[in-house]
Amino acid sequence: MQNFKAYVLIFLLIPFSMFAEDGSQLWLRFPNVKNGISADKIISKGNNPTIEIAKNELTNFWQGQTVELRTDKALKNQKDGYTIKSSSDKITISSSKEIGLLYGVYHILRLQQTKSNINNLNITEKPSYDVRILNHWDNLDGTIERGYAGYSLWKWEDLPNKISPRYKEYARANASIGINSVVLNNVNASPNILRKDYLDKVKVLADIFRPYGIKVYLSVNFASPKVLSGLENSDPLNKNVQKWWKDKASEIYQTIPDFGGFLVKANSEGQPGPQDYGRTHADGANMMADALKPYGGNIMWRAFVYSPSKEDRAKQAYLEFVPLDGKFRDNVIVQIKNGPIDFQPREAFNPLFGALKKTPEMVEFQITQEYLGFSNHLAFLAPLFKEVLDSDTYSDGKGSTIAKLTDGTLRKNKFTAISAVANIGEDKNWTGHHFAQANWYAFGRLAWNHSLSSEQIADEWIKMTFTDNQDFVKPVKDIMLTSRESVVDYMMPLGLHHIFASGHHYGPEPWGDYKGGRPDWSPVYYHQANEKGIGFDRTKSGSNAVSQYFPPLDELYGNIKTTPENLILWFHHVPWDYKMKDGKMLWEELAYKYDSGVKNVREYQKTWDKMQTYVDSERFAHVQSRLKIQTKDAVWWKDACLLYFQQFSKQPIPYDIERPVHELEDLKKIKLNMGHHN
Ligand code: BDP
Repeated sequence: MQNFKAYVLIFLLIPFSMFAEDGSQLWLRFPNVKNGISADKIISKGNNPTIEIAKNELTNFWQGQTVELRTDKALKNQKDGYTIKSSSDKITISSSKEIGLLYGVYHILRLQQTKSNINNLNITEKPSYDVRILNHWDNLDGTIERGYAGYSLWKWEDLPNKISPRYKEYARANASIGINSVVLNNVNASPNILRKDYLDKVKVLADIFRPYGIKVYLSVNFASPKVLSGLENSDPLNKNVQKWWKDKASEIYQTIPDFGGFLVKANSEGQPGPQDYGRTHADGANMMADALKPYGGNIMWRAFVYSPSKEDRAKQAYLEFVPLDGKFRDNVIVQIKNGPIDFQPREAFNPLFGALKKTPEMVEFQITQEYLGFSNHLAFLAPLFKEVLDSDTYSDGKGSTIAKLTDGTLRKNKFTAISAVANIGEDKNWTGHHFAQANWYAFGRLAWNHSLSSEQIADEWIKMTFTDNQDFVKPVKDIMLTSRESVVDYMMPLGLHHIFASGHHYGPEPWGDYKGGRPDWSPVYYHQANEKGIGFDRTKSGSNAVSQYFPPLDELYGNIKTTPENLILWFHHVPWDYKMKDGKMLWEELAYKYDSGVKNVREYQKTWDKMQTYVDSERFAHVQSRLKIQTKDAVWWKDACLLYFQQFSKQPIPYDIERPVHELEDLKKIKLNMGHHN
């Protein structure tokens, strides 16, 4: 009898374990679809590898009517876009390009999976940006800078001979959300990536990605000519150096005819660059641009530059780049981090946006959560991306949003682009946290259409990744949509920034004062807490960073009364007893913010636990356990920051919020061994 019970138990468990899910299928799960339509229900002329992929997706997953795939040259000003029209017996997808047809197929599959209406379709889609690019910070030794999902997907040791099946899966996932370019390697680039043996490896990846509409770019090291070929220097005005880059370009394009171009981090955080030879960023970028020009390649030149100086770090990119406006070749685009410091949970937008009038600009976001709890914290980033894209810079008058400045609406550039640092690694679920997949998804969707709302993106993603059951969708969407603000609240509310532990950027270290090191890597440099108050004075009486913003923002941010409170400590040094809009003192407001961040995460735990019946056990348990870490970390942040700042405010922690559970002295002793420099 006992044995019988055991058999029954095993029997019952088998189906569940078969359905256990590891997240490897991302948002392309189609759990209830055994197969799609038969091949004779697809009408298409001609053959092409991209069309073949589109057909396969349809025969595997599409369960609706006949689909016609039609290339139509008349649609060419829609770029990679497409139209979808349906009649009672047929859906017609048209595009000027094969890749547009594949995108259209993913569109109807998304409609099917999210149970949206598929009758009487009359859809026209055109991407917001020409180049929708992921930046991988992957090193050639397989590690990833700021990567929290295991080692790199790219197996450089095995390439070009051994090919991981995940290369294709990766390309498919990107194509399904419209991502059409990738930078394979870290911006802190090893010169070796340009060696012939590495280019042969890169070629293999480019060949796999091509049918999915994806172009390969590489990060390059400015000193490559000297390091790789022993040239006397890497001075951009040296004829030998110029020739070296031209020869290298010709070699690359012989290997990879549709190579996208270079991403360059120069004269930043110790990387070599044109300034090593007294030249400018424009001299450096133009030399490379000239080399790639004959082949149609682009240069993405990063504006993330700052040096240990007396100048407010938030001002430095603007100061270096504005004088160079108009001096760049037309195949150069300046890649600008969304904020002027460094991917903080919330920053004011980077004042360089709009300040370059004659030079194309693009945004760099960070999908990998370097400053948002790695892959341990659930933080849905679409609201952050949207907040930045929708920010009005006033550069060309009211309505000059970052989206309009970069998508070609306000500035007619040769091409437009948007980028983000990827969070992808070799983990089975690709991104470490199941919900971090949503950030990859959200970036792709917004790069395609920046007017989508965060809510719509979350809604689609949840339905495709988990279930369309509203009892699950609604509460989980609420978690996602509030999650980024919760992280801001328990880490750095009211515009606080960069008070992270040094190096790894995981936990709190507001006491960090790296005397003898770089002041601009020290938390105390950023929060400026003292007996009077807290915050970085960027007004006229301080660093005057506000002057880099266009009117009326310079005045608005320069005045404590008109500065949005969620950035008040970004722009002002605010007295502890300053009265906030809700009537609370700054100190109290700060305490309640920290507390509300913690409370929210506790609510997320409760909500998630109730979701158990709607989710497979594997993903349920994984997310549940990550939420425990997130809650513990949130309490750690709150205690560390409040106990530390309390030494200056000398005020009690408001009595109606939870008491700290840590001693400040103990928290100061925590040293996480997570490596890295700044
Ligand atoms: C910072 C990272 C560092 C990167 C650098 C960059 O801490 O690892 O190399 O930015 O973007 O966010 O170049």
